[in-house]
Amino acid sequence: MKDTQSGFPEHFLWGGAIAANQAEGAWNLDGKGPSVADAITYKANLDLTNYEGHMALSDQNIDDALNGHNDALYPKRRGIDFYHRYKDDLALFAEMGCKVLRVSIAWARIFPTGEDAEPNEAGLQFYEDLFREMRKHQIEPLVTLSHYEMPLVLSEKYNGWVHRNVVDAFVRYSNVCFDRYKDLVRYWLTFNEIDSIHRHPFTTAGIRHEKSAPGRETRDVYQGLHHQFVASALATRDCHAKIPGSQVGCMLTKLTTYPRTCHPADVEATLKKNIENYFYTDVQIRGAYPPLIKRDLELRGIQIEMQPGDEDILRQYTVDFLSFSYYMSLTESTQPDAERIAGNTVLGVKNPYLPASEWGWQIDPVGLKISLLELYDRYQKPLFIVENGLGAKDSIEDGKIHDGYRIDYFRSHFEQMEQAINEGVELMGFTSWGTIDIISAGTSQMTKRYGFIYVDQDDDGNGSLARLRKDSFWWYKKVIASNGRDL
Ligand code: BGP
Repeated sequence: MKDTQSGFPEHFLWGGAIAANQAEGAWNLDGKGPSVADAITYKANLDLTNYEGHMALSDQNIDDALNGHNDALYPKRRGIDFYHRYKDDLALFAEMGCKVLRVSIAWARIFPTGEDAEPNEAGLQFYEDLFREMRKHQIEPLVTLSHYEMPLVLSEKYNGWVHRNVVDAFVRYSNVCFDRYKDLVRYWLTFNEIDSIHRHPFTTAGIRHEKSAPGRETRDVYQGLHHQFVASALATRDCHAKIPGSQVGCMLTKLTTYPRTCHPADVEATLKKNIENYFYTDVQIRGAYPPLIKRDLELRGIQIEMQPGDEDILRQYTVDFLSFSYYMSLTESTQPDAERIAGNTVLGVKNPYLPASEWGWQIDPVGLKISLLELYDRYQKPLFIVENGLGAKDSIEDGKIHDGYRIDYFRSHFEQMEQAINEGVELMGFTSWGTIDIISAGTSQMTKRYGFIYVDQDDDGNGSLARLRKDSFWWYKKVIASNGRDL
């Protein structure tokens, strides 16, 4: 049933998204063990677009996290203190009219080492309180089980997801969550941006190349990815069995890529980028490794160890919907003269037709519509945009934050969403990335602000943590109240 005035369905789930490791803080309180995120430092004054630089990692980081040293170097350990302030923050989200809130559960708050004899009751209670508070405000929880915050001890013991034992640990953790929250949560996501294991093996899967045998680095990442595919399918099986009416989604970084020219070489290179991006959703939605990916792995000499029954598990327990993040489109070129975007190999070459954010992310609202059409045409599964937004250096002027640029970003993307819906795409909802300013995943900066709500904290942790409504807060409140009619 469509809302007669606009393309958005009557019960469209408007909301926002955060992640435990970027918002909660309280990194070692109430029994929580160290997560891999607690070992990610911040390198002050790095070039804003030097994405990899901020993720720099060393044995010192690991030791600091395992032994609680040097808190000030690790911004994700403090987050924005959501752990203690969530009631006030939820009241602000409810004031905006949010109908859904995407959050993640920090695995190490439930199982501090990942393999503890019993779960940590204080951790379980925190999330029960959080979900009950959300429901008090009629906010639907959308819960990610793994969002870059696996127990650091599993990384140290097994080199993360490379080892099959981590599958068992994750399935056990997921079942404890399903049992405890079955009356509170019905929308679940298994792995955040499961494809990002190739870009950030440590934060995504606790894998460190120095712990792999020489020459086995890439193979270990694919082995870890396979284990995550199996774990995701088993968790989907158990969620459906334990929570009637529950819906489980996969989650993809949608990296829609254009050829820089119509030169066939550019078109072929781009096609291969897009085929690679579909690999992850093909496995989790179609239930099998795509033939071209299997052949590519063979040609590269990458042998994944599968246990008997793995392929049946993948085929039997596919997800109910496809969720994805979209921030930008990418452009691919085989020509040596194409200008590449500095400091971030993921971003590819510059698209001469698009503006970019201060972090070099190319802003492309039409790319969101293209992504929606592509994904729906390929899978005919309900879609959910669970991350989209503009990271920007907001500033306070006379006590206000005039972020018209963020309003423009969202307005142009919502217009494209509405067109896609009107052209037949089934879109369940939209959760903006960063309902509230939180610590950046890639750079660990506070400077890279996404929220409708400003948080008084700088990159070094100075500030009152006071929350301030930005201009975009009032604008989004109006959009939600009108179900997308009043943009
Ligand atoms: C995605 C992550 C989110 C979020 C987003 C923005 O990859 O799923 O956690 O952080 O990126 O990235 P960043 O915070 O680096 O700007």
